[in-house]
Amino acid sequence: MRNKAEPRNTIGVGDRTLGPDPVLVGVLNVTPDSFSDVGNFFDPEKAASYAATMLNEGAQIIDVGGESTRPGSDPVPPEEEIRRVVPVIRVILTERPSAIVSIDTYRAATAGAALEAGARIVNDVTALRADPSMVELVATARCPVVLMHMLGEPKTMQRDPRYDDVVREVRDFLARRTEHAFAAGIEPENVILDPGIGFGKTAEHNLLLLRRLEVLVALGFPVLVGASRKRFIGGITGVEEAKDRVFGTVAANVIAYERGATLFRVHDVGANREALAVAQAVRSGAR
Ligand code: HH2
Repeated sequence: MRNKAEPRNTIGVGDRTLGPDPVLVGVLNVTPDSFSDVGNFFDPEKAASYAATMLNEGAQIIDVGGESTRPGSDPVPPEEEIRRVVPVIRVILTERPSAIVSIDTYRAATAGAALEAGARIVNDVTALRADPSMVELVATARCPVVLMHMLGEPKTMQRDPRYDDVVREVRDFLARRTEHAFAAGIEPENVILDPGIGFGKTAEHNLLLLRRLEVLVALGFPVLVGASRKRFIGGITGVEEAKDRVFGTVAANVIAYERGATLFRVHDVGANREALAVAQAVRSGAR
């Protein structure tokens, strides 16, 4: 484990350094069934044009995913996942060669195809558990990897999730997964941790994880938070439509930033960027 006194809040991607200022990660779901943007971005040209909009609004990373992980969702075959994401990554990078793309997948074949197409970061919601080849792929690629906590799997994870102490259990899980990553040769500088908001968690679990996020930050790695438009926000605000949960999302992200998160996976880049810019200015006392 890293020195607990020195949480790290930057991440190197090639010769670029992201953080410590808030890093906006724009969500690009190339799926017909994502919970928040159903079927919008199934066509590569449309997807790339939406990615350009998010980059113009201040996203530093575009997170491309080809399989929905919303509660109750079914997996798609790996060939189909690759068929969805690779053309989109190619078009994004043709139009915006300096964009940083991350691939949201737990399959090594998809991650490998995406890295070959130019993606630079792997976002694995299973923290390298689902596919035994993933850890080696990431170690060899020497790219940043997001290790996320999930209890169970998307199909069933919201059926009565239970913990004795959710914050301690998520922290211990993430610490174990970092050790697994290091053992396979992944460098500590390439590890990003994520509490996995909404993945096998009740609203109370999500709130506790946000409230006590410092406990995860103290592990010493940059922390990514993916609260954007999620159901617990609708539960608090009464906003039914996922796409309308912008204000609640902004509140969750500002709090997460205050508690040490560096990366924010969001659908609404502009709103979150503005709010986090103000939070950052308050913290630093400068514009
Ligand atoms: N949440 C979702 C998907 N991928 N990756 C990380 N690291 N953290 C998250 O919280 C996270 C994630 C689910 O949100 P979304 O992509 O909007 O929906 P769907 O899975 O239905 O496509």
